[in-house]
Amino acid sequence: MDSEALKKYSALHPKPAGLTLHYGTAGFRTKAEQLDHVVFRMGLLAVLRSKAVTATIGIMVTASHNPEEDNGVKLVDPLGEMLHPSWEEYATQLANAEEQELQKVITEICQKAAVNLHKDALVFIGRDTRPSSKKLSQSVIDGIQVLGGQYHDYGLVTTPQLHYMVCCQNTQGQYGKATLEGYYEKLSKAFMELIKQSHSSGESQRHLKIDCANGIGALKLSEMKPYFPQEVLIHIHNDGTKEKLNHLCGADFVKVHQKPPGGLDMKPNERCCSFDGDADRIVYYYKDTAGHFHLIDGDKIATLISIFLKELLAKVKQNFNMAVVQTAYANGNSTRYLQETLKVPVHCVKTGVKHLHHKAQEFDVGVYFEANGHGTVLFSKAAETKIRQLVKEEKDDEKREAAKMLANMIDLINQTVGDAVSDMLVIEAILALKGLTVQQWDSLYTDLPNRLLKVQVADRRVIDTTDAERRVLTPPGLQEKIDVLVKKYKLSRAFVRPSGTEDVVRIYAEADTQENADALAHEVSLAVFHLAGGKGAPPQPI
Ligand code: NG1
Ligand code: ZN
Repeated sequence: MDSEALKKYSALHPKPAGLTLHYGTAGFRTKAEQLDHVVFRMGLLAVLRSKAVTATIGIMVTASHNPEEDNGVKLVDPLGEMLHPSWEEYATQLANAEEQELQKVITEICQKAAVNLHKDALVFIGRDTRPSSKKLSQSVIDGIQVLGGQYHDYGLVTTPQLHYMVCCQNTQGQYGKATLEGYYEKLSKAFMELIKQSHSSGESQRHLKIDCANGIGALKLSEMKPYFPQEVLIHIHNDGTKEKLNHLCGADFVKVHQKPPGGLDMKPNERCCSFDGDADRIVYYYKDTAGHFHLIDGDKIATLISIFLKELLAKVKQNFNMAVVQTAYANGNSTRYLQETLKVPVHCVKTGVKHLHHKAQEFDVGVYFEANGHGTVLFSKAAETKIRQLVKEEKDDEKREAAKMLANMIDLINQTVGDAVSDMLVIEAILALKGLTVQQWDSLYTDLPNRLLKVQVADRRVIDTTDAERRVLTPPGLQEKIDVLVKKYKLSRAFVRPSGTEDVVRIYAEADTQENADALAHEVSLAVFHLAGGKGAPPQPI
């Protein structure tokens, strides 16, 4: 390690005094002006990680659905997964080290993680469209170069595109080509193969309006358009040319406020969807003829995909095990529908994509989605190999055709991480193949009315949870209070947990009516406020 270079460059990326940040569920995320030293140091860490695992590592500069003024950074592990949890701690240590301690902390990480500094390192870099992202990604490069790492800067890409590139690179092209063209070609080819077999739909069925949150999704979808024939009719809205990123639009806005985004004029029964700021989340929605807004969230996306895959799996007759992975935020009626009507096992894990991804890896076919629209499907290697073999060798026409569809689904789905572009194409293909309208899809089950609230407390870490975050252990008395409140309402459920991305405690409640869900959420938020050290004025009724 060149100590002089490290000193010189870290002085160019000074840490503001007294600032402490944590590598959370979405990496580091805060105001962009506080992040320069963090991204420089994550450049250093990416090199160490690359040397430790002898593989290419990714680093993405984005703050997803946060306001434009924020930014963030996260590392991508060799197969496109989120950074390994043991390294999250190193990331936090490195980001918070004082400048004079930096070399010592690096040496400690090298010892603990058995990093051989003489090995080569390669880091792939990507960034979103925020005004601050370009400069921050330059600082990442400084960090990489100080430790003698090589890099490839992909510039503007969606988060899932970067995950894809890293996976392609580390699997020697088995997953695809590590280029944007490679990504567009792979997805568009699989999509076209799939919809070839659809007989349905007049022209109106083929239109889709997409709110791109004024972010990177708009740029990348425009780049992808030429890969599709003209009959694929996607209309890009909120493309970032007029309004601010994520402002009154995007998947998070639509999900949280349960209303349409600005900048998109919806006609009755028109199918619309929203991406988030880095295009790893997607939700669908429409307005009925009476003008009512209907949200189709991650749970209903998981349900549609599960129905489709279950039918195909029944046709190929291979006894593959399939499961759906959700979090506590999944609507109660989605869980009921999956378990009771579709008869698919459902597992509940802690919030955060890494937990869902990890659980989904246990099955031949693991469908995972957060209610907010982040999700994908994982196929085991054994299942994939068998499916591809059936495509080549199976004599029975029905079985072979089903295997072909599954093989195309495998190619269309970005298995590295939730991907709005890939998920959108999966959904559009399924709707076309099954001849379903957006209303028919929506009517699979009716969401239980629900409400998501947040409360500020002095220290959100006083809330400790168990049972996949569905029950609280501390502070004492809070769970008992929630139990009493929940009993007041029908079909009700409520839980609270500290956010991993914001300095708040989140409250979720559902019940038989919207009024009851709102009342329950409010009462639980008051209990949190009083028992967990609420800040400022007590929460007001909704
Ligand atoms: P937190 O802030 O920990 O609730 C939010 C989302 C997660 C996940 C992360 C990462 C909700 C309720 N929470 O986490 O599901 O997507 O952001 O972006 O939607
Ligand atoms: Zn995102």
